Amino acid sequence: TDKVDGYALWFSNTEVATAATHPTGFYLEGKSDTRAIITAELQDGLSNLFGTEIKRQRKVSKGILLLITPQDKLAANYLKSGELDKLEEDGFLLKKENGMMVIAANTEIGLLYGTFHYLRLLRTGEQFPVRLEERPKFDRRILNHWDNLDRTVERGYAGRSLWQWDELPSKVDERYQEYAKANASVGINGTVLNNVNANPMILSEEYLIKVKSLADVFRPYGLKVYLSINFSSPAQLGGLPTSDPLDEQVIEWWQQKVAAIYKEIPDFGGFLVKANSEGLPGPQDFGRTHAEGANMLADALAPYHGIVMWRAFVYNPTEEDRAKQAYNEFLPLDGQFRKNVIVQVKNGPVDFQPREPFSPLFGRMQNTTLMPELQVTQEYLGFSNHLVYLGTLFKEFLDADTYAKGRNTPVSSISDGTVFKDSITAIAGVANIGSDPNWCGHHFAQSNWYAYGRLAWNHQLPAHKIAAEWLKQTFTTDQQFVNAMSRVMMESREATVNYMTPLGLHHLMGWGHHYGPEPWCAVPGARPDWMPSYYHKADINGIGFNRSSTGSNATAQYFDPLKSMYDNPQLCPEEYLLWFHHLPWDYTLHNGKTLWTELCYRYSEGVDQVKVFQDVWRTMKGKVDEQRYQEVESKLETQLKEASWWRDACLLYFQTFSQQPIPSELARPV
Ligand code: GCW
Repeated sequence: TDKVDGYALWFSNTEVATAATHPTGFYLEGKSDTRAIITAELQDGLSNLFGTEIKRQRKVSKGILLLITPQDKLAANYLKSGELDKLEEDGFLLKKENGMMVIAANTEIGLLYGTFHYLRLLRTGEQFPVRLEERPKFDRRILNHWDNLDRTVERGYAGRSLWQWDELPSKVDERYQEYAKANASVGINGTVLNNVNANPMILSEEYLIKVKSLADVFRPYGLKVYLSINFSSPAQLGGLPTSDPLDEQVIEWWQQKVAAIYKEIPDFGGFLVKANSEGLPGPQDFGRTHAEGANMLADALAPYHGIVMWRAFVYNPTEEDRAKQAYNEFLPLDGQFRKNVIVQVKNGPVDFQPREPFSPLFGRMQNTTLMPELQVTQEYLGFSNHLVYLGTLFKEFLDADTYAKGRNTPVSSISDGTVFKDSITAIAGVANIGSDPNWCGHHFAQSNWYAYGRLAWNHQLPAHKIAAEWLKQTFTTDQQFVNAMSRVMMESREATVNYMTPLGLHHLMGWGHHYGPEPWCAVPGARPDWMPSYYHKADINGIGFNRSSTGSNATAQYFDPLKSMYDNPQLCPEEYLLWFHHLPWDYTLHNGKTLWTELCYRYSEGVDQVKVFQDVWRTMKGKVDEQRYQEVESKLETQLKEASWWRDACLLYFQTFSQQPIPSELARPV
């Protein structure tokens, strides 16, 4: 791979950290692959950052950086008993003691995380702290790749899949290691290699050997491998007459398959399953429930401590509002799943829209472990052509108060085990990574991979802090640059909501590709719930989906006071207004404008915001390398054109119903 600017991700900053005192060297005993990685990272990182060679030492002395776990020979000298108890497996402690800087952890992987944390502090201009303890909020911080075995990537916009299946296992691309390192640096500790629309072949002997070779590369970075499975693998791959989860032969087939996997990959993480969803097979094909299907797999995995992540993304073209269906189907199964099953729920009740309210399953399913699924790839947010920082979207969701146990029970505490004391906790993000030289297609899309990892580690981190951190490590620590560009990032998602789907509108994207605007789209014979008109319901009387008690009553799936707030257009937060209500074009909003006028303003504002992003970026010329400057500039140009396209297409189309003029002070559609 050409090591172009951007290949280095958030490790590109080699400026000297003048403000911080540097250790005279570092001490780390013993040998292992992980310890070798820590050594290389510190040697390179510290030497580059301080501009002087900093090496691993044979003895502990004052001024040194000491890395230590309780299993190490010197542990008794430098760790108090019980000092690391709260850190569990992945946490770490940074402290200054006896004239030394100490990184301590219970495991080598904890040490690696501590190492990356220290390097991040330096790269962002911070000092080694007097004392700092960190421990992740979620046990399993997982990426979901929607990568197919032919190296296409579903909803992937950064080139082909990273996994070169045809070359594996004999040729192991060096990029696999860089990938693992990037994940470890932000605490991601699991990766589902293949698409949830799973090809049964992934479980063939031929592919398992390839999977093993990737697992071997990832292991020293603490990154575990998981696989998406196709529920009818016993029939399709194994040649059995059925894949009924209660059939003895099927049960045995899975047990043997699982045993074969663990023989190759002893720390295999488990299965991710999309079943009875969008045409995929599942237990319902045999008259069994989701719980029966998931439990059968869970029982096969349990002896090896593997888990099943069972997706709740189910909906069918029925009379029932799509936004209600996952809840309706899964809530009755609450309490029926095994302990090693986690139900994986998308952040919103429909599908990764620029804005959705949180899925009401969070908080309602109190006897089942739930894990959030976020989308890092920008399926509905301009692919890798639009600059959209998702840190704000992720935070909005994680911070959303469910009121499940009264005030202050946000989605984050529902899913991180705080409220319901789940024995396993996890979070997933659909990856935006491909084989493009800059990994994610858009340089700024790297920030979404970064932000996902940082929030999976600590959902309390503010989105703006993550943005600034990322900018400093990726481009430059220049304050003007960081301030201006973090403002751009912080505003970028709202801008996209404005020019695509303001005021709670959703799914106005073109059928199939989900890229540009097609609110008018009607494909004869296609599923009605894949057509934008299903969602916007624009007509001569108004616009929006009535999900209130006079409509589909989706509002009833939420706890009060949300339920009554969402139900009443006067109280419903404006960002969800047309998600929950069908309102007349002349409906008056809080600012006194009519709904139609406000829509015109929002769409125009989105376009104006992108213009500002462009202006700000132009002032950054010279502050960043020319190549990335140009590439971002040209993407912003595309984004501006497309923001106008969105505004014009949507306003002109909706105008055929509103039959009112676009306010003359706003730009005219072209
Ligand atoms: O968002 C939709 C996508 C499909 C995807 C599906 C899912 C992997 O359009 O491409 O399939 O959701 O999440 O299963």
